[in-house]
Amino acid sequence: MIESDAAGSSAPAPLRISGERLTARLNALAEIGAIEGDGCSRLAFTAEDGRGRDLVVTWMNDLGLEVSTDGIGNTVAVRAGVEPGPPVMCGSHIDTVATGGRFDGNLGVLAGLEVIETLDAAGVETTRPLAVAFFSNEEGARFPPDMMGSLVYVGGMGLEEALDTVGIDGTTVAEELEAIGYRGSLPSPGPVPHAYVELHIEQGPVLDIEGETIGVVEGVQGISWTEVTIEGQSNHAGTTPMSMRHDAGLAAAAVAVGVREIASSMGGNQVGTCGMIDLHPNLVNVIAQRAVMTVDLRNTDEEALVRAESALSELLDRIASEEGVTVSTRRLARFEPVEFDPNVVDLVEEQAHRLGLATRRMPSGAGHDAQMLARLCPTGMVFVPSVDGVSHNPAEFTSEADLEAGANVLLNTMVALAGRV
Ligand code: HGY
Ligand code: MN
Ligand code: MN
Repeated sequence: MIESDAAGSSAPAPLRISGERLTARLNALAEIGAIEGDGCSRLAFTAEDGRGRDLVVTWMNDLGLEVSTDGIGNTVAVRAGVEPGPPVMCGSHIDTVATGGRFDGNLGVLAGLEVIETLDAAGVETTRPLAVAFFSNEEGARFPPDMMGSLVYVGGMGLEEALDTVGIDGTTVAEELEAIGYRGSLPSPGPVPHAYVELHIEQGPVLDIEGETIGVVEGVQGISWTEVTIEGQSNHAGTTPMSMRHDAGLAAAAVAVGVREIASSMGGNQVGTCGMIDLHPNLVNVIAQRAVMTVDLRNTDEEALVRAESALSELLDRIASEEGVTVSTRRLARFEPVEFDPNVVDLVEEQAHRLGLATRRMPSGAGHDAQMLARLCPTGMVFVPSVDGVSHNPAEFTSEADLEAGANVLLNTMVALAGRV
């Protein structure tokens, strides 16, 4: 049972962060791996990720926090409470996709540091310790699955299995993690927090369209990632009769169209994406020998997601027989939908209302480290709007006022969970 400071009339006024300080840190971190259009490229365990980690750890040390790193590079910084014990933890990730924005993940970590700095400046102590974490490889874009670091932290993936993972560029997690110097000594699974709260941009259009400032996140939808390999027969583009072709490129295109049709025909919350298609030999006058592609299926409803997965399997069988190609699949990630702790969800909503902010209860379309921490402890999330719902795109944007509002909800939720002395 999660208890919190009752926000009765005797309760002190809500604490407030410095939006200016938070924005300054976001901008400083965004300079590492900066790409055109105000975006960031810090794929997990690259040199840019390493430099981003170095900067955030410097800030953690400057705040006098006790910083530790585990075997997959998850890094946790703790501010002591008046009493010892499991901390109220916040955090997210600082790795990005290759064409990322400056807020995805980074906001949750840097808002956590802003919470600490605000409490220090106000001389406020908490009964329980507070912790700010960044988890490794949340994106999973280079080394699947996504949320790899937090999955290892909660014991959902073995450390050795994670370290042995081979990325889309043929490297392994172990060698890349070693190269950036973040293979720590803390054991996995990690210590169980008292509670976990993650601030994140919505990455979708709902809050922006509906005009609310705070998303009170009730859970995360299920995720199914599959790698599909299609073997055809490379041949001459000019001489091979259409009836004799076994074209892996055509088959890949048919899979992409079929995935869109699965999502459209199922409706509801079903989504489907073919984000990666590699053809070999990928030449203008050669019928493709091989296609390697990915299929990302998601749904808030597990039973519907299973139906979408079987529809994909039927689609692949049909394409294989029609085009005379062989199709093999490899599972890259599979997470069932997660529901957050109702008490933490209520507390997020209560704190947002204390701050006079309009709220909306909603599921998360994106995966987050919170969906892993929810396996360990009472967990909730706070969303702030993404302008035009754009994310995983350098144009990702959230206004300073909304960033500040979200961080204030995070601050007051954490203090309520940790107990204000
Ligand atoms: O894939 C996701 O939803 C997250 O961005 N890792
Ligand atoms: Mn994220
Ligand atoms: Mn992301």
